[in-house]
Amino acid sequence: MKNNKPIFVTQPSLAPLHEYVVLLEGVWARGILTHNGPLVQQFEKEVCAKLSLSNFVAVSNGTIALQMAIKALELKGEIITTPFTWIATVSAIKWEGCTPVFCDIDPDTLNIDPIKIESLITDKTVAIMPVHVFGNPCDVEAIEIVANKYNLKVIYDAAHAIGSTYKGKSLLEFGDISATSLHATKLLNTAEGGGCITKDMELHEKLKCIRFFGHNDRKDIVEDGFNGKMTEVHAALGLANLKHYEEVLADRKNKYSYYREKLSSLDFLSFQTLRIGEPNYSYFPIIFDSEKRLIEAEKKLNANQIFPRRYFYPSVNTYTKILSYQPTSYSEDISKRILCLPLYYSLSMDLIDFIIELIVKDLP
Ligand code: T4K
Repeated sequence: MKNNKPIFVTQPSLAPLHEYVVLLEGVWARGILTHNGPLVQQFEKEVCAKLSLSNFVAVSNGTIALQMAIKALELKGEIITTPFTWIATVSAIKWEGCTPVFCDIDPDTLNIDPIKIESLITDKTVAIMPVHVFGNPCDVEAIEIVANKYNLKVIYDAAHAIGSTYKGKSLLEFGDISATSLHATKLLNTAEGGGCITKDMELHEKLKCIRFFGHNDRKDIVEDGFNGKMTEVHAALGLANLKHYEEVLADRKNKYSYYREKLSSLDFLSFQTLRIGEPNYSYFPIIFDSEKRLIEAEKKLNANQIFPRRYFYPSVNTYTKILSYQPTSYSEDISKRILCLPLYYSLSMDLIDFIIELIVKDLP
């Protein structure tokens, strides 16, 4: 097979255009574009119903959702987090005036290693912010035990985790607050968007105020808020895409399993271990035995117009322009050897076979 069209790590899952246009017609007719309009409210309700969530506050992006979670819990101090993540986890902590403290990952699950959290706790520690990396559930029970022992809050960076479950419940229901992303590259997208999820009704109301400049219903200022609102145009896209959510999830699982089966016999590759719960199969990462081999594979794929991504590289603790270096050996090592292969709804099985063939054949 020959491929001439660029194939990226992902492509947005989009509902048929006419399904979106119908919703936009309503927006045009009402002339309400933002400020918690009817579609945002409907989107929040439908997300809760579809994912069995207690509450959902739709916001403008996943980074803001993380910042809002920190603000709502009024955290000031050190937050223990993972270095194996996207920079947004750490920039949200910094933008809220807190200090990130890096805890190394479990090299199998690629999530924060709960056993290593305790030794990093100081009298300044206020919270733990783990990431469900690539939608793979963190050990939420072990994390809860440490948090309870030291009276710490838990905010899950659940940017990748819509659709992941643990013990039959949405993974977003765990922790004091979960913050998710609805970015174009995510399983469910609103182009840009995100959400805060909490079971605590008081926190839920507070998050709604924070999203809207700190206003209550009468427009008094009752919280230290900012602008985190989702628009009607974004909510309309979310509503249209939500109708196809199960189909997209099932397709990812199929493709993930296919890749995994075909690549599992290669002795130079290993995979993220899915230990507890059910992930949403939103990324397909492969871990090479050396960075050299990864670079060879990436070159070969690029030469055939296939563009996988090195998520997450480099390990965030090594961004010394914005952070003081704290070593984390597993994260630094794995981040050099991990590559996410294309995985998305409109990716054909022929192309997946072609990608597999490029990896399987003739790598040194
Ligand atoms: N926490 C974690 C753990 C995260 O991973 C993220 C974001 C966040 C927090 C923050 O959530 P947000 O504030 O973003 O809601 C992407 C995404 O921008 C980012 O959302 C995501 N994580 C991160 C892992 O990946 P890039 O720089 O790799 O994206 P980009 O633009 O190169 O897109 C990847 C590929 O997707 C492109 O090669 C082509 C395709 N694409 C992308 C866009 C934007 C499309 O086909 N259409 C599109 O509109 O960061």
